[in-house]
Amino acid sequence: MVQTLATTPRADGFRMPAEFEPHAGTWMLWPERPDNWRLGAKPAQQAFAAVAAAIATGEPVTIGASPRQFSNARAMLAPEIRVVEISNDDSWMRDCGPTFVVDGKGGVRAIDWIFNAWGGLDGGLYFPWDQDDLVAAKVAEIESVPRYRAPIVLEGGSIHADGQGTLLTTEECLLNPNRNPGMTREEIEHVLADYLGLKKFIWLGRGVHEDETSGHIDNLVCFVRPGVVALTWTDDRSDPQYEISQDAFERLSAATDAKGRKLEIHRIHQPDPVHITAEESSGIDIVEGTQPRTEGMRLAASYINFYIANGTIVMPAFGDAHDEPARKQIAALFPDRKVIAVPAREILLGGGNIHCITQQQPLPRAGV
Ligand code: KQY
Repeated sequence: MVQTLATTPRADGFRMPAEFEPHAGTWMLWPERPDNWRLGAKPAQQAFAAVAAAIATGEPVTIGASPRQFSNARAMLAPEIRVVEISNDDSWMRDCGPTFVVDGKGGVRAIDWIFNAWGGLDGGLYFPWDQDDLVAAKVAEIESVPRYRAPIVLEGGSIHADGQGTLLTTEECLLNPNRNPGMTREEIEHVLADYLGLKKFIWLGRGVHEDETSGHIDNLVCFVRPGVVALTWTDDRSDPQYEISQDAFERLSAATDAKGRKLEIHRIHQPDPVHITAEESSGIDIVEGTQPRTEGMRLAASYINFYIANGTIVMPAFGDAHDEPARKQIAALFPDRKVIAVPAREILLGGGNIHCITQQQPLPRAGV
């Protein structure tokens, strides 16, 4: 049995490494629920398979599939991708999966946050979510990694770390009363410092317009390397995103990180607004208690939701005129990695994107 620890990662000398540090592998979950994914999730499954194949060019990928979908996932995925049975309520490994921490002596451990489907009964996206809440523990068991059960509700997509003690997050999500009601900003910072080994918090305001996660950071801004961030942007002053990105830019410009550095900020223009079509909406089951997907709803499309893997950046493409400029900018930011653009509209239709469906397991290393 894998140990459940009663201490904290900080007390034990562990920290959250940055996504751009070397990975032992990537974890994903296999989509299937027909009230979130159109046409019985078949188009989404193809998109997830393309993401997995792109990541697998540089590191091992494991996909958790429900018992119902195990054979289908195995058949649809390339042989080098490991498929394991993990029951789930949906396929957002970033959010219900573990956050891994390392100790610089070759040790790796998993943090298992409380998961409440992005808001529980107060605005959450579906009910129940009990199987999602078990995913992190199951991943830790499969990998034989000791686990901390953290005392707060948190999704992995709501935090970005630079690996050197700095955390980026949003007030819209972490201070939302449907996550940890009654906890102050300082109390939340205290828990995060204890669990992730942090020294400095950079709080942004709102996340991307219409992001149903209550404004996850991973759609708005991310670390490229320590001291360097990429921010979703629009030049269209009439777009609601303009004010949100402008505010984020001002806060990032005023901030210093845990090492006292000013941040270098790169703005990546968002695609033109993306809306659900009548055909797409008609392919999704309507279930009471699940976030509806009606024709005309705007989706929170952003190139920032890319995933940094060993040797590659896997970025979403939307068939938009901004795809190629974004790809070139991201390639210039990551000169040592190959940028693979994966058509991601089918993932976006489910409410998130490539970063939201992936979770890195760091390579334990000595001396870092
Ligand atoms: O973007 C994410 N991190 C998750 C979105 C969840 C959508 C559920 N329908």
